[in-house]
Amino acid sequence: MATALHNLSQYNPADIPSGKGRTIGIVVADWNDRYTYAMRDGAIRTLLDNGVSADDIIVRHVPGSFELVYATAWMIENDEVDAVISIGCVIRGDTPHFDYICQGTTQGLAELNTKARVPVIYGLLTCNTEQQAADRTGGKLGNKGDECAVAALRMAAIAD
Ligand code: RBF
Repeated sequence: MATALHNLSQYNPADIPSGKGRTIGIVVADWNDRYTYAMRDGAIRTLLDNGVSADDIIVRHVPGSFELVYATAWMIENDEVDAVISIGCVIRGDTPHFDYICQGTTQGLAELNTKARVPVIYGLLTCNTEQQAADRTGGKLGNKGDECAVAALRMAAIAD
């Protein structure tokens, strides 16, 4: 599935379980929306391409990546989803905020993933530069949103 550049966005549809009948949640952070919305749109396109109905894709927006954990937990509790994709993009600035947000969000999502009823898909970009974010959201390294959608379908099928 992966290329030499680790561009997992180039996948073989035959390797992916059908999304027919699946309901997939997507939580998107609005910080760095140029990148997070590109990931969201890539995830939606890939889900549709693999049989998920448009009515069965539930998208919720949150202010920033730190809010992904709460909203992901909320969706699992309140929406009838088979998996949730959590999408955010943190770009390093001048203060240590980058480390705290990345660590807190990652730990929160990881904890949720061990306890939650359905799988949580980690779509948090942690970038040193805007270029790194651009490269991974439709640029030369593909679109991590596409990869999150593939991961969601594969994980939703774990219990089959
Ligand atoms: N949220 C992001 O999703 N990406 C960022 O790069 C980002 N940088 C932030 C930098 C600072 C200094 C602060 C205070 C917040 C930042 N946030 C960022 C927002 C954060 O995830 C959260 O939405 C807010 O802190 C409100 O809880």
